[in-house]
Amino acid sequence: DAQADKYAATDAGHTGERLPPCEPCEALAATLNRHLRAGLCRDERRVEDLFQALALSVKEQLLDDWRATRNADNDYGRRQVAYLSLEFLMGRTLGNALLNLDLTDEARRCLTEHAVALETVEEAEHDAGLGNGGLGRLAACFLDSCASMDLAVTGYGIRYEYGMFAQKIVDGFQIERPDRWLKDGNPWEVRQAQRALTVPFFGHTESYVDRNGRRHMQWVGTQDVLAVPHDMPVPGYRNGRINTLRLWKAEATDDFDLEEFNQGDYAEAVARKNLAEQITMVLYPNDASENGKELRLRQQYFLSSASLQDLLRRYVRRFGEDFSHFARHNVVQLNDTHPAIAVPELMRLLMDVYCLEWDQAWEITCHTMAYTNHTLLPEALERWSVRTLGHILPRIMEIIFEINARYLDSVAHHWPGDGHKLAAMSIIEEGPEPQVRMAYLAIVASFSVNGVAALHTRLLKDGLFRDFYALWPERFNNKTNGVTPRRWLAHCNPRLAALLDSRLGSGWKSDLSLLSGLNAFCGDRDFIHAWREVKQANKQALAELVSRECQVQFDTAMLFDVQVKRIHEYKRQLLNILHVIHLYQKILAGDTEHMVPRCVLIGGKAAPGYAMAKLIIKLAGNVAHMVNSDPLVTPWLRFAFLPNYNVSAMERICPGTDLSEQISTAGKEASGTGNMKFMMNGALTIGTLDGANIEMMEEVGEDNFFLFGLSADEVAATKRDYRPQEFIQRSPALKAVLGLIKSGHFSLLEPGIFEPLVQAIESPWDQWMLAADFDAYCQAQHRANELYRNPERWAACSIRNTAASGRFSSDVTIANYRDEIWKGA
Ligand code: B1H
Repeated sequence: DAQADKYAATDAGHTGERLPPCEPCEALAATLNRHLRAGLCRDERRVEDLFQALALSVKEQLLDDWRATRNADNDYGRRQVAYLSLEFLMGRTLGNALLNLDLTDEARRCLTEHAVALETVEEAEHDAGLGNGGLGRLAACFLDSCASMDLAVTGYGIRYEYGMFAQKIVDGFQIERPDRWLKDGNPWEVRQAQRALTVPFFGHTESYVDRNGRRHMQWVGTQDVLAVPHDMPVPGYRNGRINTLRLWKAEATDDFDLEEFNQGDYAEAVARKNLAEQITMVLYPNDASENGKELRLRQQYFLSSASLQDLLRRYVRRFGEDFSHFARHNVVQLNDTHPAIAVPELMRLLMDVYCLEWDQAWEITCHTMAYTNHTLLPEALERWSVRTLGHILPRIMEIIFEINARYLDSVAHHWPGDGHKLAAMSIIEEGPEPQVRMAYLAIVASFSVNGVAALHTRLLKDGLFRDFYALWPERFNNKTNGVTPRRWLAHCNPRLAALLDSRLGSGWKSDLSLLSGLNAFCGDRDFIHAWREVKQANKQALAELVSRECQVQFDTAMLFDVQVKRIHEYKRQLLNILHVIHLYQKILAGDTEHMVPRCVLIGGKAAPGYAMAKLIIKLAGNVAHMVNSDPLVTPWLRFAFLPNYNVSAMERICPGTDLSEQISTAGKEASGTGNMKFMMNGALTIGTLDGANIEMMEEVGEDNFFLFGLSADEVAATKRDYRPQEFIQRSPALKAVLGLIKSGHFSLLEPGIFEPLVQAIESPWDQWMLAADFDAYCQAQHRANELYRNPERWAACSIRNTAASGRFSSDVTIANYRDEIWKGA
């Protein structure tokens, strides 16, 4: 029929003919020279040129394995996993690819000829910043683990023309600059124009009756957009598997409005192609804060539709149009609700394109979809107005209504006569402007719903999703996050990696539990000495970064206290700054007995529309200025705000950190993953009982962790009658700190600028409860101070942290996804 033909037509040009086998790949040095000559038509050779040539050469080295992996997976010997995510925060690729392909030494040798260090060439690569923060970086770590564990997993995402904005600081204020990461080309990607698909938008629906008298719906009058795959290789760790990250780029189709054409508006008609290409132009930089723009919904549908069409096309090529085993051979993991529109889209494709009945299609959908939740914050729970969704995706809106009607029948069956339950659990939130609750849509259609740390999953079950848990307890499960030890230890901390290799062998890179072998060395003086030398060298490298980027001099003899992550009130960078001001006041008062000198670093981006977050950055800058320009203070305290924090910066930062700040209000940070990177690299954590901090502390023991603050249950209880003034009156330190801010000491030229921050802390509506936790935080900081005075004992705790970090390898996380969700993968 017409619809099916339309989709088939997009696959034209595939003749099924195979190429004759190619010559085996030459050695890296030969390809490098060839690419250097081919890529240039001038004599001077910049390090950027060397990067391009080396990256193209490495890509060439892996092409054969890449093709072999794809061919093998096309046989569906194992269940295929599609990881759908609006974000993949990949960072740089070169160093990681060389490590996984075991080509680092060879690359180094090739470059000696050009008299340049490999590290220098690596730094010429632009970060692929296709994500906001933890959620996007998690997707990237998962891809590395899946490939390394030999799983057939494809990442599906969007090839944003502009990634996460670059952050500039001007007069202490954040300024956003566009991130044109593709401006020099992307040597890793392979454009697969012949595999393009079309995604429909707008139009309307009509019913029609087919030859057999069956009634169908069709979506007509659509404006179609071409989805062109750009594939990035994801090499496993020395195992020959090369998985794929398939990023879709939106382009205009060649179907022009003929009328316009004939009226001589040729140029205008072609220029209108731009509208289609807007869809993949820019990453929304909101992180877990308010959103809701129409273009974002178009991005979500574009990704979901193209990816599912890709899955179905592949499946049909192998099995024909018998979909009864589709779910046995495929699983779709939804990275939060951002791609949850895939639920009704799979229904649409199965019914409207492949002519399945509702019940069959629903059965397949519910056995294919799995949903990961990443946040409990109400402002980050996605809802789309029925009006917007119905306008942009009319057929999808119809299907959502039908899903809801059928599902509400089962709710009514479970809770007979309970109208409140129906309203509370409906996928459609009624009101003056009815909304589609995307999380509910995802839960209803998924066989698995998981949180990302033990506490988070518990809070999902008995809080946000409790009604759903009552209905379908078997769907809910926990998968505590992890990070890849290849990038976050082996690659980013070569000094520590070499020390680990010397004592443990190199097996830890693919079995991080082996790090527990370090516990045997906690009392070994030689080892402690070596451990401290590594940390010292890494602190030196971090100090150089801070000097270059912040013009603040960090001294490696001082304690390095670091908080880097997105700026959000719940993460409480403000609490950290209050503590810095507290130390500053103690120093000015001459109260420095037993005080350990410290360097405090904060870094992170604020969502462009998030005024409070931007004000916190401004306060950090102003406080830093006062601290760093007082020669009485700088022997004891230095403070810097690092601009443009990103993946590559973290690779420098976590190896050189002594103390990691994980101080969110309990119950608000779903998991955290930066916390794990610091722990792996031997930092001690000062933290609340939140997210994965709890599990980290369980692993390393309370004696090796600076715990403070209210628990999630206490936060919930305190919230009912919160009186920050009582905490402030009882705390001379907090009173003094707030007094100094109010006095204008940090805003001499900008009177009153920080008032909103002080007011927030003093307000009984302050959800983040800074006043309640301030004293406990200062006490925990004091405990860190005391331990640091004994460098050997600090080092032993540091070793125990690395030793206990094995459980936070994303390999462990992925093994659990494989065994408990992706069964058969
Ligand atoms: C996390 C997000 C997020 N949770 C909305 N939610 C976004 C929400 O662009 N948006 O609209 C983007 C991102 N990100 C983070 O996920 C959690 O805050 C972390 O605690 C967690 O470690 C991470 C990975 O699970």
